[in-house]
Amino acid sequence: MHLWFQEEDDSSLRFGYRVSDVLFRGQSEFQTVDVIETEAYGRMLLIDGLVMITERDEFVYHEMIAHVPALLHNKPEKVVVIGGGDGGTVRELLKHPEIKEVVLCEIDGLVVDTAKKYFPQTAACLSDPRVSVKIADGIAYLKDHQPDSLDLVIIDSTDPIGPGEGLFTKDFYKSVARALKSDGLMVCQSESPWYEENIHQRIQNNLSAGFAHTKPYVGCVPTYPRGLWSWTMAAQYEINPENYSCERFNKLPTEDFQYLNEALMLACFALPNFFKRKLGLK
Ligand code: AAT
Repeated sequence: MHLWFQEEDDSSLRFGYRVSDVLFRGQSEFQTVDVIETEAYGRMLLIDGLVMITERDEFVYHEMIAHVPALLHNKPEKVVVIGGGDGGTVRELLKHPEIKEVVLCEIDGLVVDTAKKYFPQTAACLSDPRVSVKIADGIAYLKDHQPDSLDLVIIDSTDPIGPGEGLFTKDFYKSVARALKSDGLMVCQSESPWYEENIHQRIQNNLSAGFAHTKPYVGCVPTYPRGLWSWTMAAQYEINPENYSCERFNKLPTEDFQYLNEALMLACFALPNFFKRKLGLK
């Protein structure tokens, strides 16, 4: 008999992983946090029974959520990451020499402590002198943030259920827009293109309460349910993927990159037809 973990995506769909060990089970005031060892993807961090990261494929999500917006901003110096307590997004951001300061605002200290103990590959960077970690609700943090002061805001959040729900609302996106400088850029994880129709329209629609332009892109994350994942950038100006800086890309430690390359910097914006239709794009 083998032990299996199954992520229940909806009542009709489960994704299963054979488990070789259960390393940690914890409960915070917000959510359950578990660490298991899986045969196929190595160590896995679960929140409320949903996959947050795995040792073997976390690079896709983190490279895509960090480098795409960082390379499309002219000079990202001050960055705030909301959520992302595992540290993977921060690790990627720190590869940009322009970035002088990263604040990670994660609601749950248990996620950060668990990542430091079990996922040094993502969390070790949290002790870098350019990083400060705040254990706080990202909604309150950005609501009270100094206006017109940030270059990039990265919303590395859980799905829109539980404490992550408020990170997908109009009010929250308005606070993000206020905290950003006029040439600032934000990105959020925007779920699988396969999900029910209205989730993407809702994200798009809510983003437009704070921003004049949005730009979705996609990548393959095998351990996020349904595989194809999306992120959406938003700004007050039209985001043109061709404006990314090749020169800055080539100065990055690209030998470490396991997913992103120059061709994908443009190709990730090519969306499948069914997703374009959901978004109301031609
Ligand atoms: N780096 C990939 C991991 C994540 S985890 C998202 C994090 O968002 C969690 O640690 C959670 O505690 C945190 N979070 C949730 N709500 C808030 C909030 N209001 N303020 C600050 N942090 C918050 C992303 C996984 C994506 C999963 C896709 N299925």
